[in-house]
Amino acid sequence: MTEIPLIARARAHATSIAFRSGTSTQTYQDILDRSHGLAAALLGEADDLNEARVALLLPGGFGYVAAQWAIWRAGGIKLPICLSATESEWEYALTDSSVSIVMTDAAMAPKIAPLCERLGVRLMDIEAITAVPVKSLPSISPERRAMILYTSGTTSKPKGVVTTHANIQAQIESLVQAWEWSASDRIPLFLPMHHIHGIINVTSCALWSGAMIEPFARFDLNAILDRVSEDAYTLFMAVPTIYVKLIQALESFSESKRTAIIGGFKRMRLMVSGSAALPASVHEQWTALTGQKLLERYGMTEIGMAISNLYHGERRPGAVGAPLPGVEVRLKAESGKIITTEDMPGEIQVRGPGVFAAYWNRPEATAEAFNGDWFCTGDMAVLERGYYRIMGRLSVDIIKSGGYKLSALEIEAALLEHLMIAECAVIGLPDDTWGEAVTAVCVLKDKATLDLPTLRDWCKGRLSVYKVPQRLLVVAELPRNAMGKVTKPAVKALF
Ligand code: MLC
Ligand code: AMP
Repeated sequence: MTEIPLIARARAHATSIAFRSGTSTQTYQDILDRSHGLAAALLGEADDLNEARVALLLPGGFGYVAAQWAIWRAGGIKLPICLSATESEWEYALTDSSVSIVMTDAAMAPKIAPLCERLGVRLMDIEAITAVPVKSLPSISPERRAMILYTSGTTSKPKGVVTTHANIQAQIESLVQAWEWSASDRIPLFLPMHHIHGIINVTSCALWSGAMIEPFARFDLNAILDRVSEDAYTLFMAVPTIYVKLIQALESFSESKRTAIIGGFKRMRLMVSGSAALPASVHEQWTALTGQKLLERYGMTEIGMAISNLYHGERRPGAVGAPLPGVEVRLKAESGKIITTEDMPGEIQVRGPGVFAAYWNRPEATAEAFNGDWFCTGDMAVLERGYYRIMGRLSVDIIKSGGYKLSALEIEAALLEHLMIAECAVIGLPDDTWGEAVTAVCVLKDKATLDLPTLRDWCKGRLSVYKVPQRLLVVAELPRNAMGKVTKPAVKALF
């Protein structure tokens, strides 16, 4: 029988602790047992889910991983959805990928139950599943599709990024090798579990290595820092916004508290930043404060991690480093020529076994995203003294706020439903904490008035919190070019 390597490897660490939360712990054997039971419950009378889509609505931790492995061991495709999404965002993901089952817990079940009922989707509260008969599980080949992650792009609606078990394995192995993960590592998990940063870089790399994860239901700064001061962790992975928030918090603490926490950070073997640009100033502030040189890396849902500063070697502020093991990177100039020298900017293109298989049900979008077998990232970079430096994105319609990738077009479409808004253009403006702040520039209907708090309030329930505009500018008309098209650079110039 072919078993998924991530799961097969857990047998070698059966008695090691995989998850710790306070005094409660679960071993690798516990995950194997629980995922087997949940897989049997998913299958019922069937022998194989045959790539049926199963959504996961769970916080990171033991339950999430047991459910994830259950879906995989039963032959299904896992589709994690955002805990704080609105019902219409959930509905879009569930219908776009024709999900047949949603796995959740007792806390979330009541929130999604009405939608599941309306869509005719089976709802499974994993906490209600106790005894299940032992059942033999199907053989899973590496080429089988394993996961769909929804990602925003230059279209108004998010696209489902499909990865196979082989893609996921390649993404994990590359990082385990580059950053020297080992069974003695201990890492906190506070990132959302519907994106690769939390799923692959933290959780899957840890479990591949036999390491220990300490999950937090949310980014609970004080609880995490208490554990840092107790030397609980060897590794730390976060988005730049979190480092900004940590610096602000450390500066506000008493000397003794600050010293204890800084000691914990100092003694970690590695601290990583990614998912958005880490300003060189934050990098330098963090080193001055803790003595730790952050390792910045670059990745994307479609490709996993591609470029990283070195674990042993230079960690250059403002640069993302060199290609990771198994990943090929090239830059393509606007002229279409492949760049072969340093100091020439071009689009990052990536090739390798970690690159995703396809966008779910969107063959044209998949074809457009590739140049032969090279994936076109839409990010611009330049190679300088052997390291890549990210220069920005080709599309102004993509915003990164707090590490979340957002589509300006999706937010515009939502805002246009507001009775007072005649036209709008959404842009990202530089922001010290969030990287970019979602900013709405609106033309209002006759005599209407609108302020930011009213708009933010209206957005609740319509858009996830991180998509809600943080700034609003009301204008008499939007800047347009000679063809009558709104030009976003001119919109940005209004600020
Ligand atoms: C929260 N808020 C945000 C926000 N997150 N506003 C803008 N952008 C965001 N991302 C708002 C809330 O609505 C709230 O507003 C206020 O900020 C405080 O909310 P909070 O929930 O207390 O914030 P916090 O818990 O501190 O969350 C911040 C965060 C979170 C940085 C921890 O945004 C986060 O987990 N980001 C990580 C996203 C991620 O994992 N991306 C990886 C994608 S994969 P109010 O009005 O209520 O005060 C990828 C590939 C790769 O990119 O390379 O890794
Ligand atoms: P996502 O689609 O959510 O996976 O986000 C991927 C995008 O995040 C990339 O295309 C980049 O634009 C951005 N990104 C990730 N890491 C970095 C980084 N270190 N510096 C700058 N941008 C980054």
